[in-house]
Amino acid sequence: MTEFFADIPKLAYQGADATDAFAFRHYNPDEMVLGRRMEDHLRFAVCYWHSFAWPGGDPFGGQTFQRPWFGDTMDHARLKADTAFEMFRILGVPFFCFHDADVRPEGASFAETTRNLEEITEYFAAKMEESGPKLLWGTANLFSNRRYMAGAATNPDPDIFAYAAATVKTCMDATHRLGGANYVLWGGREGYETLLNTDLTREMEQMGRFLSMVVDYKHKIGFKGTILVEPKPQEPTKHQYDYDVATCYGFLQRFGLEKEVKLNIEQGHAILAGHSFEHELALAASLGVLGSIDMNRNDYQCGWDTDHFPNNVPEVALAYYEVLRAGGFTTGGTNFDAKLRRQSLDAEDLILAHAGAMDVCARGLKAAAAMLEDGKLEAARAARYAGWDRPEVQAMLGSDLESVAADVLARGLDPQPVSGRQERLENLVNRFV
Ligand code: XUL
Ligand code: CO
Repeated sequence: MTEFFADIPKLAYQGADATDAFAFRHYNPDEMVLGRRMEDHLRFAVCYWHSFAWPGGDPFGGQTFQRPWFGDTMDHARLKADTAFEMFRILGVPFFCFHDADVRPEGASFAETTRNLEEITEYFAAKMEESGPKLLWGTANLFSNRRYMAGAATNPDPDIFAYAAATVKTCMDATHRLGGANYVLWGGREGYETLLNTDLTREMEQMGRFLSMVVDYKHKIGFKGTILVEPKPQEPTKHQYDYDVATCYGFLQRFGLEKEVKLNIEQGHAILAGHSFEHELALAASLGVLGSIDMNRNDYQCGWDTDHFPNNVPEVALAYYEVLRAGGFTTGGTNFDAKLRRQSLDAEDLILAHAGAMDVCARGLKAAAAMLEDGKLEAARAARYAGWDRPEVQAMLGSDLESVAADVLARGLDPQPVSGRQERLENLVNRFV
């Protein structure tokens, strides 16, 4: 037992009318939703970086959080792990996620940094055996250290490419050792600030090679998890090569990786790309690359990645509707890539932020499941495209422009538009959310 969460009880489901702040009102792990336990649908993960490594800075001020585990020694890293696993137990989350930089101090050399990671990996392994939470994914931080200011895989300096590749190897080893369900790559600085000093042809080729090397290594070590890429536009470099789902899919296809790599899709990143979260999820599902989600909420007024905890049930419901339509998660899950506001200083803030977010997701999931079970939305969609089911229409797709034109003339065709019935469908959705 660490001191940090000492006064906080383990949370339990108490039903929608519960008044206790430290309770779940909607997240009931064993409740069956569409034939699957709610816990197994949502597959919640706490992220290490925002909850345990982020000091609370913003562009005008630095650290606001004072945590006993902030510091650069392995003792700090172990205290951080003790506290993190205590929080996983209080929340009852089945998974967690981390970057190497979140969990171990950087050493004086690559070898020492690797030893630190290996040591903390064994520390995690022992804790995971004791208290259960599994690893949803591991990843490498290839963006914070100044060596990565011009990118990792896309860096003009081949030594930095090499350093990044070696680092990813150590992080894949750690993820494999801990039985991770996925391995994530976010192109933290894979993009550019100005074309004046950038050879984008080279940079994209480097990135394609890097990702291919990751996939080869996965097969070499027998890692059974999924390799995921996380799209995000504009931030931190102005032009990111992994802008959104469509861009990432084109990139994967170009390097022959679309069957090997899936996507980790984040709400805030979707919003920054000018999309809705459900658009990104539906597109990924349609392209066969929906892997996992980073759940949060982006502020609609700020132009940067604000990583709020999710609290908008209707939006979350539409997101899980797409996840459920795609058949639900396999190796993926719901990672809270979300951070406290910087004035939320207390231990209980961390717990209640996650508890509230878990309830919001549970409500969203239940609403999405009810919408699917009701079936009216899917029936309306099917009816809208019903014309395409006729055999002569399918034959048209196999013909050519001249034959189609001749057929239009022969039939004296004068097609009349029909209503898209958007408001009717929106009203339908509002009955569930
Ligand atoms: C950054 C972000 C990352 C990735 C993992 O915006 O979302 O935390 O999820 O590197
Ligand atoms: Co993320």
